[in-house]
Amino acid sequence: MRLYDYAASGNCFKVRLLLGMLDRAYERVPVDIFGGDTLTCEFAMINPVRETPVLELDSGERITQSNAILWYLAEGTAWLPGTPLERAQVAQWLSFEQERVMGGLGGPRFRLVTGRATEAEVAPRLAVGRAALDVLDAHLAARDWLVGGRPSIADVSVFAYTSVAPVEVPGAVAAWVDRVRALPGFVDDFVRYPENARPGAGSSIY
Ligand SMILES: N[C@@H](CCC(=O)N[C@@H](CS)C(=O)NCC(=O)O)C(=O)O
Repeated sequence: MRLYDYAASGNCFKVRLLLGMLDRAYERVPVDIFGGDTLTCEFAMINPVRETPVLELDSGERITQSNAILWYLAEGTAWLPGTPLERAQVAQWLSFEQERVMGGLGGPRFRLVTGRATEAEVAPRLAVGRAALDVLDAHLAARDWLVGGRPSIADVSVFAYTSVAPVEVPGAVAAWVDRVRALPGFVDDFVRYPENARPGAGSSIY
């Protein structure tokens, strides 16, 4: 199994995190997205939308979209619940993550830390992120994990960009972030954006 991976991407980090917690061996293929690696014809053959992560199976089949990869890896394990209701609830949080956590926290963070936008410019996106944190806080005030009584891929997915939120996170969310960090197999390898992520310093689809 091979993971086409960008170390500073939260979407890639969530896959590395689950692979670590599942103790699965894989080959990590670094993709320098600001070095133009996703713009090559070769990479378009791997993923026509030119994004990481991409999971390549030993059969040669490929899966794109971080949350689809999490679902595939978790199938048949305790990280994906078995009942129709809980599976639907996991899907619910995976969609919430892409719409509101990645868009409302991950996107503004990327723009701020790479010097692509000012606080004022990211304010509308961050409002979405803050509202998402409030939803998470209310949900986690009454439970330890997002779905059911144990950690699932919903937690892994939502954790990635929440753990590096560019705003203060409310109390129940902060306690849940600590709980995820304490899980066996936790992988602490979500790195900062490199210099070539600054505007004008590299080339990517952005
Ligand atoms: N919805 C996708 C988003 C993937 C995505 O945005 N990947 C970014 C890194 S976080 C990327 O590879 N961009 C390629 C580029 O900028 O050239 C997912 O969840 O996997």
